[in-house]
Amino acid sequence: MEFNRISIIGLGYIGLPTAAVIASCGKVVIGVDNNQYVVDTINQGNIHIVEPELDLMVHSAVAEGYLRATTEPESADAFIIAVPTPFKAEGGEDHVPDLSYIEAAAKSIAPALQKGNLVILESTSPVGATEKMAQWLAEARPDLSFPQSYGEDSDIRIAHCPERVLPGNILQELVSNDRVVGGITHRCSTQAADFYNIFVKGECVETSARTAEMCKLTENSFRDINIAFANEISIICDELGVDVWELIKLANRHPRVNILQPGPGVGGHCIAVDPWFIASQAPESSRLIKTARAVNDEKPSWVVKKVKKLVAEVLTNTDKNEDNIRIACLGLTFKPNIDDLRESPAMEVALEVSKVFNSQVWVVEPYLEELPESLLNFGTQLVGLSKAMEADVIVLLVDHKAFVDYPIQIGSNQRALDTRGMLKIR
Ligand code: SAJ
Repeated sequence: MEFNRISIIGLGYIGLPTAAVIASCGKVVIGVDNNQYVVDTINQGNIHIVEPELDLMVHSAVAEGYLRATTEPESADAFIIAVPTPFKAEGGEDHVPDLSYIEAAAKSIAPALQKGNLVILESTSPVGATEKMAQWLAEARPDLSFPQSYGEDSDIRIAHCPERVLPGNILQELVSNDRVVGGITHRCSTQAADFYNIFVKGECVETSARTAEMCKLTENSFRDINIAFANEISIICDELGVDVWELIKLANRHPRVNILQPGPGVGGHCIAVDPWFIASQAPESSRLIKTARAVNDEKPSWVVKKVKKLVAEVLTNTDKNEDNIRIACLGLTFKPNIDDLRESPAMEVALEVSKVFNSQVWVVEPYLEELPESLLNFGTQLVGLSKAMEADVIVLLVDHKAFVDYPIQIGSNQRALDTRGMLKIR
């Protein structure tokens, strides 16, 4: 099967880089997104997200005619669905995955499907979602045969291949990471692996759709549990007067120990979300997974409590009063060197601190031109790094390179809360 015309549904953090990489291999890529602004931006050769080198790649793919965006799906050899899978917001359901974007994407491509097409779901999904997607497609196109009913002889092939790329390093990881390719049938897997071999230099390992779905959820839950361990140890160390950064460095000298880094909590739209997809399907058996979520979710409140304590210390030990004390939060994004605020614990801390101290709070965020409205409403100000150094309490929340490289000096009347071990790096 030749894959010369590829359609990518959803041009976000995964879909757009994937579209650009495939276009750079000389394939015609039609990107589909229901947001007209996103479509227009891409067709002008620009991008709407921050990801290193993506702007150049999209610019040349569009200029050379290999990449084009549209709001309406068109015919193609392969369709890649990379739309969000958030939680259901309504109906009082807690942490239940919402497959409505996948359903809408499936229904939107159905009219364009032709015999011989490959449809791949890349969105992170609960176990069984690919089978559901296959069912939605079959219902929309009774004139075509699908693998869940016709097995290896079906007109359409369907697979799940979860994305595994790290924001900030997406273009490299899209090419170099191994891919888990889970077909509804063996032939679906083989064809999907052939497709990924167009641009993937890592190995494309074939399995079933259900195993591929669970594999992705397991990877992110594994990381969440390990970060929760680091976060728990950091709180214990604080209580016992032990330097957690030194402790972890020492413990990691053991050949079979590799503790991750504590922080203000876990953010992003993956690690803080995906473990719940397992927990919602196996609630009784997911005790460790749910506890890790709780530990990581509670970390921002712990940070806020520490900030309040430091403020009290400054008020007791200096001539500062409640009206002129200044608190600086360094960083808002969910991790360093990106512009993404999704589920950001740094943002949560800054909001809580702003709720209490209002216009006395300064924020430094090199990846934003202005603060989110939720912070502006409290009178919180966006300031530069050197100004922030004048604050009485400095809260280091994100280890952006610009912060790590800055010679941060904490004066005797100042207090610092270093949630990322930045002051220890140098
Ligand atoms: N974090 C820590 N300590 C650490 C590592 C991370 O506190 O030692 C925090 C980060 O600051 C951030 C959060 O965890 O708030 C998540 O960051 P991350 O870098 O661990 O992961 P993501 O969300 O950017 O990307 C993850 C990756 N998954 C794994 O590493 C298992 C990536 O490969 C996935 O493709 C991505 O989720 C996804 O899309 O699912």
